Amino acid sequence: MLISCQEGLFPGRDFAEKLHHAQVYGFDAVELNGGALEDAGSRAERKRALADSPVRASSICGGIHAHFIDTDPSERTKARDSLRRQLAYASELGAAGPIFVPIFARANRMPDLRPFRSRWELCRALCVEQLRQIDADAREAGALALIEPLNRYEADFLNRLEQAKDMIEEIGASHVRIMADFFHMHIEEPNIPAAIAAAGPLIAHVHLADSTRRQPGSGSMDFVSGFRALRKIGFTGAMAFECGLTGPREEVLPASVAYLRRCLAEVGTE
Ligand code: LER
Ligand code: MN
Repeated sequence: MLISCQEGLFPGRDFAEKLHHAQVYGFDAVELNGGALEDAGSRAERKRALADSPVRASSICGGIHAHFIDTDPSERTKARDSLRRQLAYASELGAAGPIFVPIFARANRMPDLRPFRSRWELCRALCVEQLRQIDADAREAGALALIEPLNRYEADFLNRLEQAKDMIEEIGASHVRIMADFFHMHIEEPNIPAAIAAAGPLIAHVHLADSTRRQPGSGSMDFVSGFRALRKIGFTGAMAFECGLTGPREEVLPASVAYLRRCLAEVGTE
């Protein structure tokens, strides 16, 4: 399992300096900012710096037009186009894939049509159709489309891993996979290890944060049981920091990586 971190958490005047800090702090990988990748110059800068560094690109986050289940077809098209571009960037930069959220609560305009269909049922039905096409786009690009369940305060559709798993299995997707975020799981999953075990090999990427969404080791999250579950399902992907920090990054980031490596060592290879 690789330990990664969103590029924005590193100090540095340019991407090469950020990668240097990632390496010095003990990270294996970096999660790229999808917004920055829209600029060809920034993309080339990242590609050059990654070629010169042992730190690899794990994933892409941000910059997606997250309106996959919008009622407006032009919004859905924009969403799919943005994801298709990021799938190509992932393939070019050697990252597993881009992370996407079907729809955020604040943007969800799906009506409640009960007793015909609830808002949630309509969201799911449209999401399944979108995922069929997203899966084809991802297969063609040779990257994974990483769908992320969020907590109820951010998304009123798709909060738990099993809901993503059901849709992936329904369409038999080969290139849509689950992005499991410890912070969201801590709010939505009654039992994080059980949720990971049930989603199994469909989990392809992880986000890390402690219980208050600061760096791992700063709160009450039980990473050992979560990592044990990830080991058991054979997870070999990357886990990226997506969190705030309780202190100066040059102090708290290396300390947090060391803490996670101790958690991983405790799990061992059992
Ligand atoms: C938002 O809370 C989040 O976890 C991000 O990874 C969404 O892309
Ligand atoms: Mn996340």
